[in-house]
Amino acid sequence: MDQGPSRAGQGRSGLALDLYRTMRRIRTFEERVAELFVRQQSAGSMLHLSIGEEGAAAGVGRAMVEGDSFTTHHRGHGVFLARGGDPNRMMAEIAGKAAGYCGGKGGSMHIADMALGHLGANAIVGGGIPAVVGAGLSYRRLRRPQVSVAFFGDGAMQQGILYESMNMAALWRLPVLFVCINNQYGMGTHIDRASASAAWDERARSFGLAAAMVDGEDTLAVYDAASALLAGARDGIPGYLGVSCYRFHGHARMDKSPYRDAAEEEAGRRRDPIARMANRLRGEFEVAGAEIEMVDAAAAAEMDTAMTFAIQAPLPEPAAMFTDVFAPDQPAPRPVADRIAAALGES
Ligand SMILES: Cc1ncc(C[n+]2csc(CCOP(=O)(O)OP(=O)(O)O)c2C)c(N)n1
Ligand SMILES: [Mg+2]
Repeated sequence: MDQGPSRAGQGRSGLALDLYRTMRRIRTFEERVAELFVRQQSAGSMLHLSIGEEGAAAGVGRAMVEGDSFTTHHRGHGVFLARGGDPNRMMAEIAGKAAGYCGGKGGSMHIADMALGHLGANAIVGGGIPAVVGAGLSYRRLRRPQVSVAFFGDGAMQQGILYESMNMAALWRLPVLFVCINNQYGMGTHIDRASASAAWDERARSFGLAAAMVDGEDTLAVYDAASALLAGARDGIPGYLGVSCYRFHGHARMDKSPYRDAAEEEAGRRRDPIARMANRLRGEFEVAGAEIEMVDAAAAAEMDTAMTFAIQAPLPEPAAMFTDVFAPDQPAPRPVADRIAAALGES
C-alpha cells in the first residue's frame, strides 16, 4: 500500500518523516479501532487505545532491528504497527475474525506473531515482562545478536515481576530492554498515588541496568535514547527506558475519565508527539505542508481499508475452536462436536 512520500536515505529529515508517518498510522489505526467498537464489530468489550503515546512506539520501534523481539501490555497496537504489523490482520484480530494474526482467538489484548518477533500482548499488568528475559537468555546462549524488548505501562512499575526480571537480566548480562510507557495513569489512579518515587531510572540503575527517561512528545529524543540503550543491550548491558506521555482518552472504551479535570486533560492533550513532529518537519526540516498531508491521506486510506477488511472478513469456523490452543505434542482433543455436545449435556 502507498504510504505517501518517503525521504529514505535523507538522514535526520528522512528519519523524522518516517517517525511522523509511523505515528500518524498508529493514531489513525486507533481511531478506526474506536469506530469498530462503536459499530459493535470488535470482539469483546475491552479496547485500550494508545492515542497520545505514539512517540514511545514509533521511537523505540524504529530503533529496533529485524529479528529483535518484544512483548507488549494491553495497550500495544501502536508498538506492533511500529514493528511491521499488518493493519488488515491486526484489525481482523481485534474483530475476532479468522484472518486475524491469531485466527481471531487472541483479540486486542493477546495478539502475537512470532514471524515479526511479537512474543505476545498480555492482559496481566507486568505479565509480558519475564518473557523477554527468557528470549534474551536464548539469544545469549545461541550467540545471536538480537535484543528482546518489554513494553509495559507505569502500572507495572509497582509489580514485583519487573524487579525479578531486571535482576536476572543484569545478573546474566542479557540483551534486554525494559520500556515503560508512562501515561501518568493506571486505570483511574495517578502515578503519584501509586508510586512512592517516580525516579524510576534510579531503581533500574540500582539493579545494574543502563537507564534513561525521555519526554515521549519528542520522538527523535525517544529514538536516540532507545538506540543507545539497544546498542548497550546488544553488548550485554540490559537497559531501562522510561517514556513520559499522556493518555488522551479513558483507560478503555467505556471510561470517560471522571477522575481527571478538563484543564488537566487539555494540558495533557497538548503534549502531542504528532503535532510536535509536524511542526518540526515544517520548520527545522523544511518539509512542505503538502508532503505531510500526503502522509496523512495515505494513513487514512490504509486504515479505512483495514477497517473494511476486518468488517467483511469471515468469522472463524467452529471447527477451528481448538486449533492452536493445545501444544503440538499434546494428544488431540476430542472432536469439537463431542465437546460442544458434552457442554450442552447431550452426551
Ligand atoms: C496483575 C494485574 N492487576 C490488575 C489488573 C487490572 N488492570 C488492568 S489494566 C490496569 C492498569 C494498568 O496501568 P498501566 O500499567 O499504567 O497501563 P496503561 O493502562 O496506563 O497503559 C489494571 C490495574 C491486571 N490486568 N493485572
Ligand atoms: Mg499507565
